Amino acid sequence: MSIKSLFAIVALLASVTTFAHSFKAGNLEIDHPHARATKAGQPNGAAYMQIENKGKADEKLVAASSPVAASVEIHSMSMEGDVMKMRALDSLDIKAGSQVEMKSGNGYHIMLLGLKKPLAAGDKFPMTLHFSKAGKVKIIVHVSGKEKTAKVSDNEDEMDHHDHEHHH
Ligand SMILES: [Cu+2]
Repeated sequence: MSIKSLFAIVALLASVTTFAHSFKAGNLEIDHPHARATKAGQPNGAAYMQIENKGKADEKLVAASSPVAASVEIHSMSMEGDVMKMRALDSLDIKAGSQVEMKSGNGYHIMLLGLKKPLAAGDKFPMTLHFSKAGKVKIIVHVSGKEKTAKVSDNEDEMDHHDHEHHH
């Protein structure tokens, strides 16, 4: 094999890895953890990801933490009348053989409360997810800008149209 084609393969592998951006822990696979960029002065942010449970036992996401925020909560959103309300969940079920996709369309997200600085497009930050069986899993969350997320998901702009404050 020529050096040139070897480089081509290495470059291809690198780009595939970057694109896939997933983390494995036992039977769990966490795909494409990402957060929206925030504006200066915006107190809170939200992170999204897909969690797949390939095992035979049910799992639960019970907590999350990140150095970028004072506290981190697992949230769901639902419509009450025509107002979008968020609430903190004690845990999020990830049943055996199923996957949960967090996105603003279905309401599940990881809420970053009390951001220490704005999340800028292109940044990455660490987050620790705590699962009932798999324990603590460290992941890296990518901060995406508006232009990028528009291609990844057509639902994320909905976050701009509802009150993303805290409701308990
Ligand atoms: Cu929230």
